Amino acid sequence: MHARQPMNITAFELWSQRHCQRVNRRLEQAVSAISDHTDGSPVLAEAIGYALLAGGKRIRPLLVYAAGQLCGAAPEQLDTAAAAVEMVHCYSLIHDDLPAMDNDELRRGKPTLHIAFDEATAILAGDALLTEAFALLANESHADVRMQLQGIAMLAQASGGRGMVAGQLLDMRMEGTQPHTQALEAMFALKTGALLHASAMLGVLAAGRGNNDPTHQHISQFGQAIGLCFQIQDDIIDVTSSTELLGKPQGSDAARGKPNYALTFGLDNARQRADGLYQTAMQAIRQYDHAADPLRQLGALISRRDH
Ligand code: GRG
Repeated sequence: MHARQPMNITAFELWSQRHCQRVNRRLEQAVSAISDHTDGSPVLAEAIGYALLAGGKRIRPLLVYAAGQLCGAAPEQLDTAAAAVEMVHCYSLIHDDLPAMDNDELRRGKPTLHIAFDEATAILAGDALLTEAFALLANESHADVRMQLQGIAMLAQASGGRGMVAGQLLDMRMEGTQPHTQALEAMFALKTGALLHASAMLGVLAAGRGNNDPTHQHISQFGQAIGLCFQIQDDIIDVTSSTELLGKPQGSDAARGKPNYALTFGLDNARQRADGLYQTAMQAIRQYDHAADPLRQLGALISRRDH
């Protein structure tokens, strides 16, 4: 590892801005490619652009860049994976907001996609984002093919019936119940944690670090802990933040009887658990020098965010 200057908050903010710009450029290219193929019917690309290009903290792409950087990858090697995870995430938000799911009207500070367009367009825009994400990964020409296939399989597992989709179903089934800690955390790990973990691991794989590499294991441990921490913090801010800051309705978990860590076990316990998971994540990458600072700062941001 090279000795470098420690990264302070301002350096991290600059790092985040630079990398958000990178992924935004890649996402714009992806929307243009869809637009080029749907000349006669621009509504699909318009709907995708509406949901994908305005707003969002880009935490999952930043995890790709931060983990990849720690493993020695250049940003150019990470842009496609960064865009792909944001597209999967954006699809999940669009479908999560649909009347058949959470029936939400506000997302990222704007009307949700089915409100701004219509329900069928929102379903199709989500479908297109999910499938295009995998096309991007498969068409990446500079990657090591073995790592590329592992990455595609891992993202598919994290997003589908063994990951996020399974978690979403469990979440809906838990509405109005008082789940045990283990059941609630298992659902969180699938619904939210799996995609955050996969984001970090795509960075690792893009850098060519397979299962046998110790850094692969350490970042995997980091990703698991910070993924769970993210959802517990999300539950805390659903109780404590404001609709204005969140860009979506505050207090919606209580209003709908949705499973929420802070509501089920109390705010103090939720804060304690989120902090414990943050510490676990930091422990997993303790041996790395300043090359791991973006990952550390992202971990801190995830565990302390207010929106
Ligand atoms: C397959 C029909 C169908 C629906 C899928 C899988 C799914 C619906 C939804 C996924 C579950 C989900 C939306 C989990 C919530 C995760 C979460 C807390 C999202 C908010 O993430 P942020 O804060 O959002 O990173 P921004 O807007 O900043 O990107």
